[in-house]
Amino acid sequence: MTTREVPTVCRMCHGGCGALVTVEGERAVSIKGHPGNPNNAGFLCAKGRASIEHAYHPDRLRQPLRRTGPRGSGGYRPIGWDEALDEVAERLAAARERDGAESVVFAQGTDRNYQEWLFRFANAFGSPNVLGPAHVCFYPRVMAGILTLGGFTFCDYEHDPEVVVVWGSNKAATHGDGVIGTRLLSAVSRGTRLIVIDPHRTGLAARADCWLPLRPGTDAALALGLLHIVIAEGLLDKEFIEQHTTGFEQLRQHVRDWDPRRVAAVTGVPAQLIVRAARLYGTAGSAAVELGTGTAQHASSFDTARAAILLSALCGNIDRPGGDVLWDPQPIIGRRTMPMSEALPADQAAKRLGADRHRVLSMSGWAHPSAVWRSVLDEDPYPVRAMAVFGSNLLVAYPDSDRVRRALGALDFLCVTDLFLTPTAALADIVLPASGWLERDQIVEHANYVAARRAVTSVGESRSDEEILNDLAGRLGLEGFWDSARTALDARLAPAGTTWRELADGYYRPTELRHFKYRERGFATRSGRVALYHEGLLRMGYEPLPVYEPPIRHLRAGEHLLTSRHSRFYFNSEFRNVPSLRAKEPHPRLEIHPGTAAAEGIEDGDWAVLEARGHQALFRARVTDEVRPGVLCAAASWWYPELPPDRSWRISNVNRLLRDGDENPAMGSSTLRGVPCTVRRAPDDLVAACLDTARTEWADELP
Ligand SMILES: Nc1nc2c(c(=O)[nH]1)N[C@H]1C(S)=C(S)[C@@H](COP(=O)(O)OP(=O)(O)OC[C@H]3O[C@@H](n4cnc5c(=O)[nH]c(N)nc54)[C@H](O)[C@@H]3O)O[C@H]1N2
Ligand SMILES: Nc1nc2c(c(=O)[nH]1)N[C@H]1C(S)=C(S)[C@@H](COP(=O)(O)OP(=O)(O)OC[C@H]3O[C@@H](n4cnc5c(=O)[nH]c(N)nc54)[C@H](O)[C@@H]3O)O[C@H]1N2
Ligand code: SF4
Ligand SMILES: [Mo]
Repeated sequence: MTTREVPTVCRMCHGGCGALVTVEGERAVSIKGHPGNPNNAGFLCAKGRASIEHAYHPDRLRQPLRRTGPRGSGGYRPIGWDEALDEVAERLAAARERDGAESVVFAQGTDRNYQEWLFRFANAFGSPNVLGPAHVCFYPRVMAGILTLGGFTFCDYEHDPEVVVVWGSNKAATHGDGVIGTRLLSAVSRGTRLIVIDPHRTGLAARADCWLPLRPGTDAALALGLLHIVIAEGLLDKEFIEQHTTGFEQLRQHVRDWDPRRVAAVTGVPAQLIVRAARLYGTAGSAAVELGTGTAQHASSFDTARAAILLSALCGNIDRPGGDVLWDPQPIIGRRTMPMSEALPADQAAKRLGADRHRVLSMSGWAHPSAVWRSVLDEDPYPVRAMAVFGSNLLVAYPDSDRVRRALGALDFLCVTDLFLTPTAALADIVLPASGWLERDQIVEHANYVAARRAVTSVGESRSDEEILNDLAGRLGLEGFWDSARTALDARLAPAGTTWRELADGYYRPTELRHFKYRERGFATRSGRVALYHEGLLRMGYEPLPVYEPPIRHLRAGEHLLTSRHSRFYFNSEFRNVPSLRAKEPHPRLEIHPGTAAAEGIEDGDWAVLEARGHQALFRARVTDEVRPGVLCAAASWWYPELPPDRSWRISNVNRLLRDGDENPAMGSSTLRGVPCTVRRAPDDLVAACLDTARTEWADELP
C-alpha cells in the first residue's frame, strides 16, 4: 500500500489552516499542521485534529435517501444517485413551472467555499431567493465596506499593526485559523496592542491594553463616541480626509453630542476608558479593526460596521500597511464573478424576499429568513413551495426555531444535502450525502492566497455540493455550467493563467499585497471617495450617517439579558457527534456571573432552565465572573445527535427563545444578543425526562 503526504487546507471551520494529511492507499490516516503554510505555520486546533474522526464517522450519510415515513420521523430508504437527482430536478422544475422560479428557495449556512456555486445556480435557475444567516454573520461588515469604500477590508498582518481593535469577536477561539487568530496572536506577542470591545472577558480581553466591557447592543453608541473623540482631539489624517472622503462636515456635526459622558451613560463603560481607547487608536501609526458577530446581531449592526470603517478612514488606516486593507482578489472566477448575478433578470431580482424592507441585504444577494418563512406559511407576497438546502441546519441556526419547523413542515418539496442526518435533513423528502472536506478538490480564496484543497479519500457514495449542483444544472439545462465539477476547476483558474494541476502542485499562489491602491484609481464608490455621509443610503430610505438604536431592553423583575456565543470546540451546530470534541464540552453551556447565579439559586454545574417567549431550554451552568452580572450567555446552535431527530433540536436550542426579528433596517439583522430571559435551576426529573437516551416514548416536556 502506498503512503503519501498531501498538502491541503483544513475546512473544519472557515478553513484557513494549512494541513498535511497522510494517506495510506485510499484512506486518510493522520493529519498535522503544515509548517510551510504562511497563515498558520504548523498550527492545527482540536477541530482540525478531529478531521479524520469526522470524515469516517459511522453516522455519515453514504447514499441518497428517499423519505418513507412522516416528516421528522427519520424513516428513509436508500436510492441511487440518478433516481435522486432526477427527482430533485423534476420537482424544482415543476415548482418553477407552477409558481415561478421565485417559489424555489436555495439555502446555505455559513460559507464553505462552495457558496458561489449556489448563487450561480440560483441565478441561472431564475430564483432571487438564496437564504443564509448573512444578516447576523458577516454581511453587515461586507456591505458597510462595499457601500462606504467600494470593497471589503481585512487586517494587514503582513505588516504588524500597532493597534488592533477586536470588536465583538472571540477571535482567538473562533478564528484560531490562519485567517486571523494565529496571525493576530503572533502580532500581539511581537508588540501589537489590543483594544477589545466585548461584554465578556475573553482570552484576548484579558491580554488587552484596553478592554471596554460594554452593555450588549450599545456598540454604535460607543463607535459614535470614538468618532467624537478623534475629531474633537484632532487625531485625524487631514490630508486623507480632504482628498479622499466626502461628508466630513456632516459627520463632525452628527457626532458632536456624543461626548464621553453621554457614551459612558449609554454603554456602561467609564468615560476615561473610552477616551483612552480613542487616543490609543487615534495616535497609532497603523491600526486595524476586527469586527465579529457581537456587533452583527442587533439593531445597530450595519451602523456599527459603518462607524468602524469611518473611524479607520478618519485616522488614515484604510489600505495602509498594518491597517485595514481593501481586498484585491486574483483574477479567477471566484467570489466576485462566480455568482453570475447578471444572469438573473431584473424583474426576478426585484422579487427577492425581504428586498422591500432590507435593501442593503438584498443588494448582497441574500433573502431575509423571516420573509421566507412568511412566504411559505402565508403565501405572502407569493408562495414558496420548494427548498433545496446545501449545508445548513436551519432548525438550530435561525431564531424562532418553532416557526422554522412549521415552515419546513409546510413545504411541498424539501431536499437537504448534508454529511449527517441532522434534524433539518430528517425533514427532507430527498436527502443527498455530501462529501466532507478531505473528499473534495476545492479552490480556496483567502486574502493572501489562492490555495488548493485536495480530495484525498472518499466516503460511501457521497458527492461534493459542486458536483451535485453541476449535475442538477445539466439536468435542468441551465447555462453557465461545465461538463463536470473537475472541468470547472480549470475554467475558474484560467483567467489567472493557471490550471488546477498547477495550483495543486504548487499548493498555493500568493496574492500580491498592494497598499494605497486608491491613490491610482480612487475608491470604487460613486464619487471615487470614501462616503462618510452616504447619499445613496439616504435615497434608499436609510440613515446617511451611522445611528445608534437602543437594544430592546424592558427588563421585568427576575429577567436577565440573554446572549449566546460560538464554541471553541464546535463549528456552529457541527461536531456534537464527534467523540473527541464532545468530550471537551459535553453539555450546552450557560455562562452566568456568580452574583446572578446566587440570586437565582444556581450553582456551578447545575442544569438550568432558560425561559423566554413562552419557550424553555436546558443548559448546564458555568458560574464565572468572565461575564457581566445579569448576562446569561448560552451556547449557540446546540442539538443532540444522540436523540431522535425531531426531539434533538428542541431541548437546548437558544434560538427557540429568540424572536425572528429584523431590527436593523438596512440589513434586517435580528436581535440575538441582549434579550430579556429568566433562569432557574432545572428539576432533576425534567433533565432526566428530556435527556435520557434510553427512553423510547417521548412526551413534550419543554414548551
Ligand atoms: N442564537 C444564535 N444564533 C446564531 C448565531 C449565534 O451566535 N447565536 N450565529 C449565527 C451564525 S454567525 C451563523 S453563520 C449560523 C450558522 O448556521 P449554519 O451555517 O446553518 O450552521 P449549521 O447549523 O452548523 O449547519 C451547517 C450544516 O452543514 C453541514 N455541512 C458541513 N460541511 C458541508 C458541506 O461541505 N456540504 C454540505 N452540503 N453540508 C455541509 C453540517 O453537517 C451542518 O449540518 O448560525 C447563526 N445563528
Ligand atoms: N470554534 C468556532 N469557530 C467559529 C465558529 C464556531 O461556531 N466555532 N463559527 C464561525 C462563524 S459562522 C462565525 S460568524 C464566527 C463568529 O465568531 P465571533 O465573531 O468571534 O463570534 P462569537 O464567538 O459568537 O463571539 C462574539 C463575541 O461577541 C461578544 N458579544 C456579545 N454581545 C455583544 C455586544 O452586544 N457587543 C459586543 N461588542 N460584543 C458582544 C461575546 O461576548 C463574544 O465574545 O466564527 C467562525 N468560527
Ligand atoms: S482553526 Fe479552523 S482551519 Fe484551523 S485547524 Fe482549526 S478547524 Fe481547521
Ligand atoms: Mo457566521
